[in-house]
Amino acid sequence: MSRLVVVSNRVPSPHSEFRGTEGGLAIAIRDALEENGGIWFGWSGNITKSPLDQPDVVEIGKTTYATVDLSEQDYNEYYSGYANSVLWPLFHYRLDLTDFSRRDMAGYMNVNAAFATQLQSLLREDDVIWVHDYHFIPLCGYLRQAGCRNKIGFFLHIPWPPEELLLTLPNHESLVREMCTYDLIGFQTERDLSAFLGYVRKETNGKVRANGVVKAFGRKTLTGVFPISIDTAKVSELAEKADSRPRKPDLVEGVPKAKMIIGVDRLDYTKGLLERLEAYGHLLNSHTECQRNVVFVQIAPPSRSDLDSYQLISQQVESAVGHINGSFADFDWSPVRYLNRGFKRQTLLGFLRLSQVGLVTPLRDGMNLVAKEYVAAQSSEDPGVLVLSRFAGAAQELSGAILVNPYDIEGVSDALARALIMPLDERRERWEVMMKRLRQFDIVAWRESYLQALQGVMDAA
Ligand code: GDG
Repeated sequence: MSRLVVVSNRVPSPHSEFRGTEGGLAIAIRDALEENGGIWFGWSGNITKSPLDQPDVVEIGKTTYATVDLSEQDYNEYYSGYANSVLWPLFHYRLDLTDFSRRDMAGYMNVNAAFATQLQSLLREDDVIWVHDYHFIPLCGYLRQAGCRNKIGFFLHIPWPPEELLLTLPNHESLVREMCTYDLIGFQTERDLSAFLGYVRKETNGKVRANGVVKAFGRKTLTGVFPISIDTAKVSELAEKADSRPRKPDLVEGVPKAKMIIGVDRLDYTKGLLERLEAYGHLLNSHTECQRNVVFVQIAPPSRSDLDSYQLISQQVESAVGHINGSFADFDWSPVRYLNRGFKRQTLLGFLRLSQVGLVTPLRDGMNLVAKEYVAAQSSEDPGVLVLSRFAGAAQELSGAILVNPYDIEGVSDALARALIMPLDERRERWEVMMKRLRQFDIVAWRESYLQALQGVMDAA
């Protein structure tokens, strides 16, 4: 049995208490590694003056955690620069926020080259390598240059942009060339895959076969759609546990009679927080019966806060929250509760279960796991309603949600009004459809289908 080697930007420290706060991806990776043994390789999260040229290796059970520190320059150029100020905004259709420089691009390439060298030192001949996300697009090319002949798969967690947007990236061609060094490229949705294939056909003269095999830049690569999911059973179990505790989360004790609408997002400009708040303000104005009877809880842990674009969205959200509370609050009712911090996983899932509406309205999102978690956290007796952006990858699967266009403020406000009074029968019907899907396609099914496809490439080779 081959060993699995997972590469992701951040590797949760095996020493930390990450087990309480980890998301679905971390759980899926950890389980996959614990089952068959393997390596989890990536950035430690530390910035040091002179990083070592050997990874820090810790073995726990069958898993080897191998982490690398970054220098401040690498962090600025690779992480804050090219990855998060070019690829992240561009791939989320925010061309206006991209800040390309050749220096940052070179830093991104250098870190990928250095990571490839360090990873190479840990590899065995028959290891299967699974690289995650936009931070590491060129990693495979560097491994190949160093003579690595292992099978290497890539999974993109964020959207792939349409050709016209990608063409604005000065190094678009070399980036796609790097993608094509992988044996398997996985996307979240058909939309992302077809955008990628569209570029390959038009810009590279590459050939795309019906079975998803791409022939471009003199190589063959398999492509496919693998929508990421959640540990459905575990999410339901944790949410139920949180709900059955004798002492309900404080959040609910403070608002015993009001209906709760909940949003949970990293504080990121892709998540549509300003538009969401505007839609909620519109609801309070247009449906005055909601005043005093509804509370909107927005949980938004800070993210990438050293970047200007994130500082700006943080100020804008605070100001929008202040504006709504200033306009509508009474001495015993605040319409918005804005919680700019993270919570333990079980607490968070308890909040989702106790909310009548899950409001998930990103302007663009690869998948959005919160949408799936909201559904899995509901009680079958009295499930809440998911109001979901059509621009989240999750909208392709969660057909029982009320789908909205997050730019249509009045439309989102109408959807909220509808969700708040939706009869139990309809809520149950919608929830059943979504739960059926999530039970069948959970995080294990995602992992297995990806690794099977990668195995298929190996067998065919
Ligand atoms: C990227 C893509 C894609 C949030 N606040 C707390 C907390 N969370 C957890 C959620 C969820 C995870 O973080 C966020 O996942 P999302 O999928 O919603 O969004 P991104 O972080 O942008 O993730 C996205 C994902 O990768 C996977 O492929 O779906 O499209 O952008 O699990 O519950 N967890 C805890 N406390 C919090 O306060 N414990």
